[in-house]
Amino acid sequence: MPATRPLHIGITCYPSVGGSGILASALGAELARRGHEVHFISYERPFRLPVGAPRLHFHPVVINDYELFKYPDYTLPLSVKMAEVARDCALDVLHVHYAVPHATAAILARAMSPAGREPRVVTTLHGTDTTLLGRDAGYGPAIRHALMRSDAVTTVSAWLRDETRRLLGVGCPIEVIHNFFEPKKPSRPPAEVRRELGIGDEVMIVHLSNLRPVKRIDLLLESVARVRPRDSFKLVVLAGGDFSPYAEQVQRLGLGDRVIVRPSVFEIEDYLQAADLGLFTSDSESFCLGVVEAMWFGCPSVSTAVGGIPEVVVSGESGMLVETTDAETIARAVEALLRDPERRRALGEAGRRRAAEKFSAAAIVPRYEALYRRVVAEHPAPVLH
Ligand code: GMT
Repeated sequence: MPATRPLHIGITCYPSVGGSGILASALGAELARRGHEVHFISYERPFRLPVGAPRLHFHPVVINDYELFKYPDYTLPLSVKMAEVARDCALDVLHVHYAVPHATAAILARAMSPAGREPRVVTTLHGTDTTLLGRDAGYGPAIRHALMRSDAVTTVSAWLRDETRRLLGVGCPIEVIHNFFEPKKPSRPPAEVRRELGIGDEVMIVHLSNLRPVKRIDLLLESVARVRPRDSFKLVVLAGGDFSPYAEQVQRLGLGDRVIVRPSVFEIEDYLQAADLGLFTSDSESFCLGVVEAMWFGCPSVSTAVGGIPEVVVSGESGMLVETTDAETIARAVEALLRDPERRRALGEAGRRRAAEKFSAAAIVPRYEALYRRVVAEHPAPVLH
């Protein structure tokens, strides 16, 4: 088998808004661009997956609605579809993003495949699959089993690797492969975006996330409410989730004219290019793709120093990390940068360089390719293509 033969790769991820699905979609698109055949298997086409790109395929999983089940089951139809695609498309590798239920389904799919034609299973852990579900007695043992039976396991940060070992007690090798982001060219000039938002000379602070509780949107609002002077900034929230639970807090804190929410933004690049400062106040974060997305546009962030974020940002060099989830401290860190455009520029430029060097497709995708080739070489299957 020549080392450079294109691979046949199955990818399963959550297709909805969320970092793991975004990363998996970007990885699949890059792998296809590099000549591999890539097959996405999920209940919906991932929302950021390019349409009509060569070598990029999508296989929907049909979920049953049998009346006899109180809750519809996804794991079994997913595993059957994985086994079917593995057989029909001669998959070398099934790469699953987020362990639950994807890794379990992949292990089952591999067991259902004919002997000698099983796909290798690569599991990438993204965060709450370990930190939340890994602690849950109803999931932990199944996650641990799937990890132990995977041909390779990766995590998106060293912090998540260590948490996985600590919480799940898995002894198998875990490779750390950080996330990456490849920005699209913005479709509008920054001045036009700021005009649309009604932002003039104020500092444009941006936050982008799925707004899950772990993102601490309450703390984000509490922190900006303490920033002085009030009219020196506007906060733009690119909401990949429901912002309505926070509308009352915005009013209570008197932030009605300071906070602008844009739901389900696809063209995040337009906004990131126009932004001056990112703000992330998560309680826990295995990586935080939003910080890297901002870094690519020279937009430095103030972030809580939780989880894997210190692997993404070097505090004082490529952004600012705050060692506490105290609103007053976060507000002071924001104020310091609001007053100092030169410092913002320096941090932003260093962040841009760091993102290009460490969190680009060029830096990361070859690591996954090497991993796939390694597991395929370790467990060769007959070549059918
Ligand atoms: O694990 C989650 O909470 C969901 C996941 C997602 O799909 O958005 O987020 C995690 O994966 C992202 C991509 O690897 C990371 O950037 C996020 O930091 C991580 N979230 C958490 O750890 C809370």
